Amino acid sequence: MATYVIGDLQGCFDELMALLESIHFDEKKDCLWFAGDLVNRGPKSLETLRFIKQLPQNTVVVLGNHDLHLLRVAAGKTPLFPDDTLEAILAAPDRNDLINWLRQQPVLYFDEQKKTLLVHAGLAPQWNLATAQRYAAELEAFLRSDDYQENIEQLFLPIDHFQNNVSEWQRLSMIANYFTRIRLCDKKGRLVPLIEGELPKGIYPWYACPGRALEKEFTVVFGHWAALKGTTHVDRIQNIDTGCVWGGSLTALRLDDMQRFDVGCPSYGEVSTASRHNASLEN
Ligand SMILES: [Mn+2]
Repeated sequence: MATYVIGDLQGCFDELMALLESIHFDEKKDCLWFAGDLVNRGPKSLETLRFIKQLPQNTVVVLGNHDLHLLRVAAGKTPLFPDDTLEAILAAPDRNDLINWLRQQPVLYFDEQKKTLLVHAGLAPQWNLATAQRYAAELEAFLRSDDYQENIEQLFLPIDHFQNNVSEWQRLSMIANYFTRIRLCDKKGRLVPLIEGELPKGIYPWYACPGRALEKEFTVVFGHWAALKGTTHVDRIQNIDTGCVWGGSLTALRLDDMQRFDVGCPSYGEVSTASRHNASLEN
């Protein structure tokens, strides 16, 4: 029995099939975890969602920013963005089943036995495990609530740091922004937009921020940041977004021995100028 964590799929269904074949995945024996961004930008988001939904109960999915965007579009609160490739899901006869399944998925998963956390983008550096779990539960309760559609648009406020005495929506937006969008932060843990080239003094990748509060014995596996090319140079911090949809590769990390497996991917389009510009929030 092996557990594989698979990075950002973004609708790259054919590459997922190729990767599962190459690792001889056997759903009776092996377990799959997915680091979020199952959908969008790639060609087969509908097939990807349907396939993961029917996997065995022990499958783990955490939600990414593109998955939250799908929930918001499906709720009818926002039109599709020009680069979105979500039309087939929205038109599918099983659309409601898929959306209702997706919104039940967590934003943080913790495996006690493996001492491993799975998250799409990262954690606020000031969070220990208990704090991260408490915030994740708040956001998950909202997404699972009966009236989530009415208010989901309010999860997208540009809150870049933790504040007390803020509205419920600012608070939930802050939680969503950390779990599904963080890349860089300052030493107080404020989110900083992506910077190309060398980082200015006082700006850090979230996992390298001085004074990070997460207990040292835990491993964190995350996606979201293809420019890292899967490398963080920090012990127990594993990035597995190797840029499948951008013509990189799709990676599976076997947690049992930390061995990586990957398959190459064709590029499904150039990163548009607009996407680059919005990279800190939307890619
Ligand atoms: Mn992402």
